[in-house]
Formats: sequence, C-alpha cells, structure tokens
Amino acid sequence: MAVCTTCPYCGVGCGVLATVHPDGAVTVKGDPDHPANFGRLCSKGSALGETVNTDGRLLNPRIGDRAVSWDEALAQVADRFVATIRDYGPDSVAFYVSGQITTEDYYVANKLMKGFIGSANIDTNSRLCMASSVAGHRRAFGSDTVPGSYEDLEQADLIVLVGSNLAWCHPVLYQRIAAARNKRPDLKVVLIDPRRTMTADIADLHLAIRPDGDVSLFLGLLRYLADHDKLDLDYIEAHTNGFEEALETCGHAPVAVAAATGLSQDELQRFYALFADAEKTVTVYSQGVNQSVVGTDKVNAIINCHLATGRIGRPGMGPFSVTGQPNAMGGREVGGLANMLAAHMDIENPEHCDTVGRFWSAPTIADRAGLKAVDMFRAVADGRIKAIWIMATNPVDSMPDADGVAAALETCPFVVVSDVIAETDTTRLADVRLPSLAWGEKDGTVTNSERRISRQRTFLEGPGEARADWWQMAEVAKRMGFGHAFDWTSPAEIFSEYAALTAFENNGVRDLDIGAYAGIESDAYNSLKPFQWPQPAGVSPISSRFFANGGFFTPDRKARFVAVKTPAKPVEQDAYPFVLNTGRIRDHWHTMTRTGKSPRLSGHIAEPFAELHPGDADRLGVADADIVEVSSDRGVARVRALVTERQLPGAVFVPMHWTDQFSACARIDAVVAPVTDPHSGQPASKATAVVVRRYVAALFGFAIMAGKPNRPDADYWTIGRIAAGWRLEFAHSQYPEDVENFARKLLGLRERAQLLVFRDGRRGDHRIAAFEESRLAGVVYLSTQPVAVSRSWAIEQLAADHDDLSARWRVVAGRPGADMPDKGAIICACFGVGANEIEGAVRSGCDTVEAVGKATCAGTNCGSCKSEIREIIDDCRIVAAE
Ligand SMILES: Nc1nc2c(c(=O)[nH]1)N[C@H]1C(S)=C(S)[C@@H](COP(=O)(O)OP(=O)(O)OC[C@H]3O[C@@H](n4cnc5c(=O)[nH]c(N)nc54)[C@H](O)[C@@H]3O)O[C@H]1N2
Ligand SMILES: Nc1nc2c(c(=O)[nH]1)N[C@H]1C(S)=C(S)[C@@H](COP(=O)(O)OP(=O)(O)OC[C@H]3O[C@@H](n4cnc5c(=O)[nH]c(N)nc54)[C@H](O)[C@@H]3O)O[C@H]1N2
Ligand code: SF4
Ligand SMILES: [Mo]
Repeated sequence: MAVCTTCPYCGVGCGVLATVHPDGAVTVKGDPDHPANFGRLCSKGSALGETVNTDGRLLNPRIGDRAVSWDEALAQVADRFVATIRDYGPDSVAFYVSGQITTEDYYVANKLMKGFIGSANIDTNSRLCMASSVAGHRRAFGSDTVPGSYEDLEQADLIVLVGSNLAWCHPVLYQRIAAARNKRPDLKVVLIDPRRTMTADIADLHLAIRPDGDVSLFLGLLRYLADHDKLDLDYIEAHTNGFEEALETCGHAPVAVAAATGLSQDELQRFYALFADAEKTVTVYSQGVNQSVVGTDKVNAIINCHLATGRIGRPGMGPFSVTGQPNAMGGREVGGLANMLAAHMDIENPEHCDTVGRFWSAPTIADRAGLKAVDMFRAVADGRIKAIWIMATNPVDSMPDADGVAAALETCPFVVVSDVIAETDTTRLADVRLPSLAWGEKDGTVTNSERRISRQRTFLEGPGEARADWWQMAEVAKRMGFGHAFDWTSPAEIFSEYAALTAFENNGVRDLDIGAYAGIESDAYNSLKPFQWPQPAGVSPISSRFFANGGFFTPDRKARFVAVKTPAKPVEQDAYPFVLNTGRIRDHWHTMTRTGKSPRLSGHIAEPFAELHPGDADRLGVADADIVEVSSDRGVARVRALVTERQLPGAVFVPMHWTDQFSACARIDAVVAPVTDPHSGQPASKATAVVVRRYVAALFGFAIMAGKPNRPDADYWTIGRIAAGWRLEFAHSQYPEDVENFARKLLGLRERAQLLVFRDGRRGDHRIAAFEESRLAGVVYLSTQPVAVSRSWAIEQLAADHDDLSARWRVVAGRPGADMPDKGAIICACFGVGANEIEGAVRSGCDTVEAVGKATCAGTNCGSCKSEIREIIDDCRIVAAE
C-alpha cells in the first residue's frame, strides 16, 4: 500500500505516494490530492526511489573511526557540551542546523539552545537561503509572513520572476504556471535574471539585468507607478506608513536606472507598463534576490511596489518569496535562526522572552541574538566557539569561504555531525558522527512556501542504528540534566507542544497560530492532512491569505515602507574582472549526497561547469569543453567551460553542487567571498569578483567502469553514477607515458582482464578497453583534445554483451556502428531520451513538445525537460531557416 508523504527536496512541498515492493524497490508517484502539486512531480521527485538505498549510509554512531554504542556517543556529546559551557559559558557552544530537518527536530534543537543552554548560538543553513526575505518581511510587515498561496500564481495576470530559475528549482510551480498560461494566454510572465535560464521559456519578457541591479529596477518602478497615477492611495493611507520617504529616495532619473540595471529604456518601459496595468500581479523571488549584499533592500524594494498598489493578500496578487528547502519555513517558524526566538516571537522583545521562558519553564532564556552562520564559523575559527553540533547540512561545501570553514572545524576542539551519509566533506572533520534517519525512515512535519504544513511519513525501516534527529538532541538534553523538558516519546508529542506554543498568549497579536493542533493525539497526527497556517483553536480558517485589509504585525498594525537607497556601484577590481554567480542545475540537489546516487539524475549534467559568454571565452582563448580555473582571493575551482550566449559578458556561472566526493577541485564555495547583507547576515553567494583562466591540459580523458574509480592522479576529474557503474572525466597537465599501466590503475583491473588498445597515431589518442570474458570491465579514452566520443553510447556499452570482436573494436574505436545510433546528452531523465533522439524526431516532422513526446516519450512523465525540448525544436528551426 502506498504511503502518503512529502518530497524531501524543494520548498514547493509536493505530496508523494511511496510504495515499497516485495523485492525492496521503492517507487513514487505524485499525490493527486496534495494541494501543492495535484499529482505532479519533477525529475528529482520522480527519481526518489533511486536515492533511498543504503549505499554510503552512516550506520553507527562513531567517535573518531570507532563505532560506538549510542549511549557512549550521547554521553560524550553531553559531557563535552556541559564541560565547555561550565568552563567558557553558554556562548562557547553552537548548533548549526538545516531547513532539511523536520519542524519537530528543529523545535527540539531551538528549545535546548535558547531555553536550556541559554545561548542563541543556533543558526541554520536558511541563513544562506531565506534570511534576506525574513529580514525584509519583518521590516515591512513586522513579522516573517508570506502573505499568499500557490493558487495566486494561477489567478494572476502578470507573474514577475526575480532571481528565480523556477523551471529548474521549483519545477512543479513552473509547471502550474505553464499550464495556467496554456489555458489563459493573456497571463504574462517577466523574468529578471542576468542569465537566460530555461525559465525564459515561459517568459514574455526576459530582462538580463546587471548583477544586483534589482534595487534600482524596483525603485524606478515605484517612481513610474507614482508618475502614472497607478498608486492605491486608499490602501497607502489606511494601512501603511512611510510612503513619502520611500518615494523620495527613488529619484527621478530613468537614465540612472538604465545605467544601474544595464537595461535599455525600451525594456524598462515594457516591464513598467506591464506591471502598472496588471492589477493581479505576483512577484516571485528567490536567491537572485536574497543572496546579495543588498538582499534585504531588494526584498523591500519589491514589497514597496506591492504595498503602493495595494496588491497584497488578494487573489492573484502579492510579493511571494519561494523557499528553497522542504522545511525552510518550518525552521523560521520554530525559531531556528539566531536572531529569532520561537514561534515567530522576537529575541529582542523582553515580553516575548518572558512568554517563551514561562511556556518552557526554562531555567534560562537567551535574550539577545546569537551568531549568524558566517560569524558563527568565524567564531569557531578564532576559538570563541569550542564545541559545535552540525545537523543535516554540509557547510564545508555550502558556506562561503568554504576552505576557511574547513580549517575552522579542523581546529575546533569538539565537532559533532549528524548526517545520513558516512563520508561527506563535513563528516570527515567530525569528532563524533551520529547516524540519522533519512527521508522515508523519519516521521514529522514540514512547511512549504505557501505556509502549508504536511507530514513526512515513515515507509522504510532505518538501516543499522540510525535514529531520528529530534531523538538525538532530546537524549543529549536529558544527559545534560534537562530530562523533564525533553521527555517526548514521539514527534506527535513535540508537534503538539509546538502548536500550543504558537497559541500561548497569542490572541491574534502574532501571525503564526496553529492552536487548533495543540494537544493533538498520535492517531490524528498520523492521519494529518496538509493544512495552511494560521489555524487558531476554535476558529474555522480565517483566510488563506494575509494583509488584504491591513492588519500587519507592527505596533500600529500598519505596514512600513522602507526608504531603500540605490546601492553604491561595486568597486571594479582589475585583478578580478569577472563576477562569479553560483546556483543550481535541474537534476542535482545541493551537495549531491542523495541525487548523486541516481544514474538518471546524474545523466542530465554530468560535470561541474563555468558558463561564459562567447566574447569573453574568445578573449581568454577558451573553447567549449576546455577546463577553466575560476579563482578569487579565497580559493580556486577547476571546471569545464560552457560557452553560451545565455550568459552576460563579464559574468561567469558555476553550479554549487560538486564536492570533493565527486570532483578534484570544484567546490565553488571555496571561491565565494564571505561577504554578507548588513541586515540579514545572508552571504552574497551570487557576486564574487574572480579571475577566469584557461587551464592548459596536455591530457583529456573519459572513462567508464563497473566499480567506483580510484581517485585519479589528475588536476581535474569528476565522477558520476551511471546505470551499470561509474563514469569519470579527467584532465591533466601531462600525458601518461605508459598508457596501459595508467588505464589498469584507473580501472583497478584484475590480472585476468584483457586489454584492447587502439592508438590513433595521427592524433596521438589512445582508447583502451578492458574485458573480463565478454563483459566490458571498463574503457578509457585519452586524448590531447577534449574527448569527442559519445558519452551516452559508451555508457550503454558497459551493460551490453561483447562476445564478437567487431563489437569490442567498436568500443575502442569509440564510434557507434550504424545499427547503434548515438543518443546524445540525456535530456529526459525519466525515460533516458537523448538530445540526438529528440533532434531526430524534430527532423522527421515533430514540431511541438507534445509531438516529440508522442514519438519518443520524452517529457511525458514529470515534464521537467519540456523547456529543453522546446529549445531543441527552436534550434532546429533556426538551422533549417539558415
Ligand atoms: N534542482 C534543484 N532545485 C532546487 C535546489 C537544488 O539544489 N536543485 N535547491 C533548493 C533551494 S535550497 C533553493 S534556495 C532554491 C533556489 O532557487 P533559485 O533561487 O531559483 O536558484 P539559483 O540557481 O540559486 O538562483 C536563481 C537565479 O538567480 C540569478 N541571479 C544571480 N544574480 C542575480 C541578480 O543580481 N539579480 C537577479 N534578478 N537574479 C540573479 C541566477 O542567475 C540564477 O539563475 O532551489 C531549490 N530547488
Ligand atoms: N555558492 C553557493 N553556495 C550556496 C548556495 C548558492 O546558491 N551558491 N545556496 C545556499 C543555500 S540556498 C542552501 S539551502 C545551502 C544548502 O547547502 P547544504 O545544506 O550544505 O546542502 P545539502 O547537500 O542539502 O546538505 C544536507 C546534508 O544533510 C544530510 N541529510 C539529508 N537528510 C538528512 C536528515 O534527515 N538528517 C540529517 N541529520 N542529515 C541529513 C545530507 O546527507 C547532507 O550531507 O547551500 C547554500 N550555499
Ligand atoms: S517540485 Fe520536485 S523537488 Fe520540489 S517538492 Fe515537487 S517533486 Fe520535490
Ligand atoms: Mo536554499
């Protein structure tokens, strides 16, 4: 029987039906009844079944390399925390947690740190993600409230996507918008992103804005709205403060806006006119807004335009910060950020501290903000923090100045890491590793971007001795002497306590109230249906939106316009002429500990890359598929060059996903500077000054093999899962002298393996295939140029039988025979359909995405690749027209 649960990836929070089959295989489907997705799933959600295996899992608590009992591990953690607090005070310890734990896990961590240890040194990776939105909401609304709902996207006449690659990062919302647009072609979409991402596929207008030009763009919009009589003066008067000052700081000079944004007057006018004329406007924003030194100002510049037009909290209208992680919102709700208290109460507010302190019967309560992520790791580095517990996040890969973070953890006297995976770049530096239950094994609630709380349910047994994160924290709390306050036996009891806290002395003064669930019993918790907050006790849901009629959570219940100023132009640095932008790709999730297990997901984009504009590439002497080095004054990364018109000149984009577990030197956060927004403390992960150089390679290589490859001795390498084993790409400054020996070592071959070596004397290339009987054990292609063999074809050979010699020679020749066409790069992850197959379908007459789907199945399951299919159709059209 299928179990109803929630996807563990992005903040859309899709409902999933998971089935465990008798052979242990897990399959998933979209839950048709879940209001976030109504049955849809994206490529990552659809491939969940491939990622729930126990490969690489951390199975026992470990102190150093020694497997120990839970009792010993927990006692060690408690003793070291107690001793550190005794000797150096509560602020000498810290927790660094994550938007990927459940609300219950988060609640326990926050309660322990803020109410019982008495420090606010608990921060979360949401600092790197949502902090600027939180700060912007609090400045404008007095509370961290997301006012709208997903259905607003379908009801809007205009959707403005700012710094959001929705097609790849919130694919099901993207699909909902695409479907709404098909039904109602006058729904217009504007995309604001320096790169022309796949999301541009549904955009009527793409503004390739200069990095961080957003504040100027929205200041210009507010001025335009005022000049064109498009303000809602009644709303401004009744429900807001500070409008005049905010308008004052906008300036009057469209020329200045054009200069700051890099956009033409015509582009600006088109956007402003669209916004002015569409009352039903939703502005969706994400990391292109939040991850900036002016992130909070960007958020308020956007919110100002919505307040000024009264477009908030009504159907089809509102500013909409879409959250990244499955429980980014839950973390904000319980108080997982170092500058919040709990249940949307403020740490600087003595009344709130009193309220929470009494509710918890806390012996001590934190009454000032703790250290935010970047400062927290600085404090680890300089010895102020002497014990840290990291849970469900991988800061050695995801924090800016990541090498500095690694060095800090190396010197820290006591590091605890709770993770599901044994070997990550962070667990490597832990004194104590605690094995956590993973998705499918754990039980709890998560809140999605539209404030909808859904259950994650158990359908698998945890492997080895893995235990829930909340249990680990509660057990340590007991051993620290706080047993009475941490003696829950299930997540249901924690949720019930948390719900009671949201309602405690609330009486409508705080936005977050789910008092209806205080005292919930385990049966009701187990059958809990997704619901949106607020949900106070004894009241049927008041409304699913906030602020249509004011009612903000400021002292006078009015919203605040923020008089945002045009940011100063960044100082140009001759030594670092490029702006490094970083972010995500369609089929990987963050540091790849889970999506990296899936051959399907690893096939879409198999290598870390740097997107460069063709003009810049020319100047640097870089060709497509060369290796480039991207470096700042912090560190360096080596990745594959991807030369594309989609990129702006002077900018370079590198994905955040590749770690030392998957690549030689591609941790891009080693390059990102630890510069933060002054209001939110969020790192500016999208604008580091860097230099880009061609890496001069004498050797390029590509290999496939059944077993996990040994780390090659090469300056550049990347490994990835394929159906029958692994693939490896590499490059180095020297060509091997003894190629046979090189191949044997790389493939880890047994003696009896037979090698078939082919040498192209003219090009100086080598292809070496190793057979064990008729089975291909591995193949290595070496060249002085980027290896041109078809990857998808070669990968399929690993599973195929090669009993005749001509088939074997085909492998070394590296060319598919006439009977084996080359698929090209995999576009549709669900059905494994390649670019060449799609092109073939287009050439034989399929001129729509639907027709290609009929002919090849591509795009007919989750639909995440539809934009790419459309791009191939368009490209073929251009070629035909030429
Ligand atoms: N496939 C996939 N999906 C994910 C995730 C994942 O790892 N993989 N992670 C999830 C998480 S935690 C998050 S936070 C979300 C993030 O979701 P998004 O924010 O959509 O993703 P990013 O790729 O980080 O950045 C979005 C865009 O911001 C643009 N940008 C950079 N600088 C600027 C600027 O100055 N102005 C503007 N307007 N745009 C700019 C970038 O070019 C990029 O295309 O995705 C979630 N979904
Ligand atoms: N340069 C750059 N850096 C970025 C960003 C960017 O755009 N650019 N984006 C930032 C953003 S928005 C985010 S959200 C972060 C994400 O960055 P991270 O949080 O560091 O990335 P993840 O890979 O999601 O790390 C989650 C870890 O928790 C483990 N895990 C999974 N499930 C569980 C569980 O149930 N319990 C426990 N205990 N562990 C579990 C996983 O194995 C993994 O090691 O990266 C940030 N860093
Ligand atoms: S859009 Fe995809 S990754 Fe996000 S919750 Fe839905 S299925 Fe999961
Ligand atoms: Mo995020």
